[in-house]
Amino acid sequence: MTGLAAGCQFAPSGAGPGDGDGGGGDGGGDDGPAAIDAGRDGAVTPPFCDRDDLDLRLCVTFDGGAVVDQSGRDLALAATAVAFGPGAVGAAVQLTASSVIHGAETPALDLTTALTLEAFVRVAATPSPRAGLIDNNAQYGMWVGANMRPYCTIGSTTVSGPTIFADRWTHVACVFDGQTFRIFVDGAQFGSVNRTAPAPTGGQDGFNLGQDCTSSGADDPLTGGLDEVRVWASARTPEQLAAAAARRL
Ligand SMILES: [Ca+2]
Ligand SMILES: [Ca+2]
Repeated sequence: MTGLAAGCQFAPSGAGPGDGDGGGGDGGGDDGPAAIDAGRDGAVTPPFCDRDDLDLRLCVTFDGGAVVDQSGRDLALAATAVAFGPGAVGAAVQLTASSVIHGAETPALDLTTALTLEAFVRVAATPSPRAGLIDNNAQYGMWVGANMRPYCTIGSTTVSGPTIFADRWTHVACVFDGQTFRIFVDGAQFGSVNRTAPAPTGGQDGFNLGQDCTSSGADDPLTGGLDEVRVWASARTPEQLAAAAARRL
């Protein structure tokens, strides 16, 4: 690939990193369609992108045909060559081999002893050798391999999920609690590995959604759809992950 700038993104003409509109500033108090619902016993379910939850570090629903962080962090995201279509919940982003979604380096995503990554993915073309779903370079990530198995990484620690179907929305979550690193697929735990070392924080290249973020640009693109992406500075519970996976079922 050519035309890449440092920090995992194509360089848009006339706009450097952090110079685009980024879309991050239009929160405006609209948390999207995840309305507050009264659940059983009158409990109030927080909105999907709860701007008041300090552990929610990134939340992208792609609803309204936009790539915008709806968390309280308002992280700027630069999207290149993306389209939108029906998602697992509302709209989703549709990615090709030339698509790039990049966010700048931020300490908000330097998570160490507790983290959760979650998203719906619809793989349209078998990855070769892999597709990046969420990658905070040199720190942690979520991927799908050429064998159509999703997997999660923290540094060199890997935990793998089962083979998933192409062209079907599947919920994947990576969860680390400082002791154990787990992968959940469609709301059920599939694998776990022991890891007690904190996740590394030295990556300086920012992060990508739908590609591998490398120091020399975006790589290992997902061809397909990505939806309802959240990154947390906490280990979400099995019940919370099952609820997130069930939103489209
Ligand atoms: Ca959506
Ligand atoms: Ca970093």
